Amino acid sequence: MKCRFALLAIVLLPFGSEVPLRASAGNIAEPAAVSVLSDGLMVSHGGNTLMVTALRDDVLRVTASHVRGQFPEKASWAVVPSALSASVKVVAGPNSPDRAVGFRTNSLQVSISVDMRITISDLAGNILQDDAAPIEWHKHGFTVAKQKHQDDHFFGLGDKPGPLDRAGEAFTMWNTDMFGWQESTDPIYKSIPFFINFRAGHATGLLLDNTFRTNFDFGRSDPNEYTFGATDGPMTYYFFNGPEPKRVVETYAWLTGTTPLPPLWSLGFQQSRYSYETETRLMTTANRLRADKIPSDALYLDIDFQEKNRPFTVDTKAFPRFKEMVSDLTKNHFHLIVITDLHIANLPNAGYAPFDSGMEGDHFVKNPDGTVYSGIVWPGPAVFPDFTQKLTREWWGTLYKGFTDEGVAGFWNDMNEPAVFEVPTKTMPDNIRHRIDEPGFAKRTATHLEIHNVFGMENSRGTYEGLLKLQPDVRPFVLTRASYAGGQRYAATWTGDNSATWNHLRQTVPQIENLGLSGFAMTGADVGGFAGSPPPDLLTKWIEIGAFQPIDRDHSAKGTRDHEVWVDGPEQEAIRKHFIEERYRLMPYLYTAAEETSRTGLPIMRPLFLEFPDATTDGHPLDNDATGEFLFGDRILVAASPSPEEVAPYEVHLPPGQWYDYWTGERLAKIARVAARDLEQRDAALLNKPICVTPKLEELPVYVRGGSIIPIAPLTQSTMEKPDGPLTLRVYPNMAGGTCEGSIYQDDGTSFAYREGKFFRQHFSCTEESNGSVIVRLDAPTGSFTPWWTQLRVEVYGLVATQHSATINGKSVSLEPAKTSPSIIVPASTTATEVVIR
Ligand code: NBV
Repeated sequence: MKCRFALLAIVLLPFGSEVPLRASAGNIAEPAAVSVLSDGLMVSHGGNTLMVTALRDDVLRVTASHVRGQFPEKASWAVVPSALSASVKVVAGPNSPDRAVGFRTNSLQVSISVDMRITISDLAGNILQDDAAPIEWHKHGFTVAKQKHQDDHFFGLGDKPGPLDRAGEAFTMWNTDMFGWQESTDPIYKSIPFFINFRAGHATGLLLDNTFRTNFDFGRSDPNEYTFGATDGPMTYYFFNGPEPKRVVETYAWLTGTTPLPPLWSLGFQQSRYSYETETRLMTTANRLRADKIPSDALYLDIDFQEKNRPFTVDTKAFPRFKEMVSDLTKNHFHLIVITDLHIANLPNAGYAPFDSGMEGDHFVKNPDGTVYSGIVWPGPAVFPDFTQKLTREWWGTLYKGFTDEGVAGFWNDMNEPAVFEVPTKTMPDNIRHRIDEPGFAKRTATHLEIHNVFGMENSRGTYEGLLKLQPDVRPFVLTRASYAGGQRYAATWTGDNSATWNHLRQTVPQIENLGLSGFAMTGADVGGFAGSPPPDLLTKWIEIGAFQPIDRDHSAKGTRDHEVWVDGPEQEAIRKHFIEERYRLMPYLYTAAEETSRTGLPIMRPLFLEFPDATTDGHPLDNDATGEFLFGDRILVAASPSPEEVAPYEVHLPPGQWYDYWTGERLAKIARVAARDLEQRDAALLNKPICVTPKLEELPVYVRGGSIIPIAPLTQSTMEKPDGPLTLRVYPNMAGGTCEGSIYQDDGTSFAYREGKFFRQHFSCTEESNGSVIVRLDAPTGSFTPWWTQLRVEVYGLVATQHSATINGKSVSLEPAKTSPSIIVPASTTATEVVIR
């Protein structure tokens, strides 16, 4: 399908007719033509064509071709249809004295120079992005070069290992099964060609929507340039302006979709191992979790539960009562997640239904000669569904029926890079033929070079959409290893085969943060490390930190020592359990964060610069000074040690504002707000002064942002259990002035009834009066869902007075006795309530 656009006029360039464009290729004597479009401009010259259009006032699509008459198809695996077809009117001009042409939206000015370099500025004239050279065309591919400044910082690109800030590094996108990857390994499992450019507190975003092997160089080759390109395929990218980094992330979600609201149980603690090989082993694990009162919600079965590693089978010798076992687990409030790899055993005439029905429907990927491609993976010779065909994904989805009928709750799509054994490339040959048969795309065949990076995403999409068809009112839980931009619409993910080392524990922070910035909010790293055996203290620290990460799954490789919470004796177990319990107490806060994610795309685990872009005087991201720190939701800051292997002092860098100690409720000295743009307010004495901490093994420094109201639940052993007691609202007034807010979102945790209004949402706010009293307002809740609590406990931290009194809607009430901070019980109400504590 060729690109359609509303052509208003074609003019021979005001400049072009006099001075030919100096494009990187083509006949320079030929005059350039400018087509003025309702939403942008198209410039053609010497066989090269460049089109820049506005999807929104702050979002541009840049697309180009160097083959006359051929333009990239306007179709995308990443960008959702509503964004793909979005367009806003622009105002042409001004055409500058240096003969550049351009247009303006309500927030951006675009200028294209005579040699076809693009400059994007805001309306105040600040340059946001500037081509360092015209697009460089190679035989099939291209490279785009942009000006880079010394203070440019780069984030995103999905699961790439290494530091959070990608400045000075270079990366390749090619989904790769990378057992035992290390900090400098590239590429690994996912290809998410999206990055944020952050400079002096200002953020822009860029998505290179090209599924071939792509590359990004953030100043490694040339400190004055950053480049990106592909070996083939469309030269299509999207530019979007913040200026706030949060806005960039939200716009990326507008383009590629959000992580859907997960089932509540998937936020609970998950226990996995490669493999719980028998029913006895699995049930012993389940029973021990309950006996030791370790809150938990999910258990996994890895490949050994299958008959000879054949997907969609069960080894009935090891699991003789599979259905009853699932039912027993369900009764015990466990959700079972089973692995369902995509490689279907190549087993003709053996009564293996996935193979037979797949062959019958012509669903497998083909060799160039039209025969079905077979590669070696876990089951031995295997065939691979052609997931870029809608009908194939629909067929794939039907394979889950047996498991959903038996009560299996979640599915794990591993090996979908796709991994192939016994070949040096670890995947299918480049010339394998896939078929694209998909709404929005021209129907055609494509080589593996084009499909490789979207294969895993389309695999997880087939699973997600298939589950929705099988159980329309159950939120699917799919965990995928490989994916592409937009894959968050279908699956949660994890960081693959990490290692049981302190370095890998450290690595969880930047990796999950960058995945979150790249759309994947539901992410975890194997707790304890997959490869190797963690020493007890490492496992303990990992469980502590993992409790504050979006997916909290303990997983380990075959042949490693056991990883479960209890393995190192009662002392270690007690520490580990304490942190998992804290996660469960925070479940209302975590679920509320997940719901926000599903609407806005803002991740659950956030780097500091996302919430505090102005935290440093020179505008560099505070995260670069505080490598172990991250935000859990938007209000809780976890300050893990940059060197967790030792009990040694380290500095905690808190962003400007008021902070509280999460564990004690103690109010800390105010950190001055000194923004790069706000230097006159500088308060040298308090300027971002780090706190020095030396946490012991059983301690993890956690802080709460002043101006927060955090909902906390009584402890439960799983998310299926109804909490017994009031919902606690921990109120942390903002002594630094400014807002004080919080909210809670609840629903049934599993269905889509919330879309029909069956949810509960309540907003809270607080103000600190000059007389030292704190007013807490509980707004009237919205939605028709009735939550579990009938009472709220309002606890206020940071009050200076020692004698307290309280009122509810003006009536005096007594405080709860024997509490370290003043606290009162408030009946839940459908109308607004005002609580005053003085
Ligand atoms: O299915 C076995 C493993 C799995 O446990 C792990 O989480 C995946 O990343 N799988 C890889 C295949 C083989 C690993 C050596």
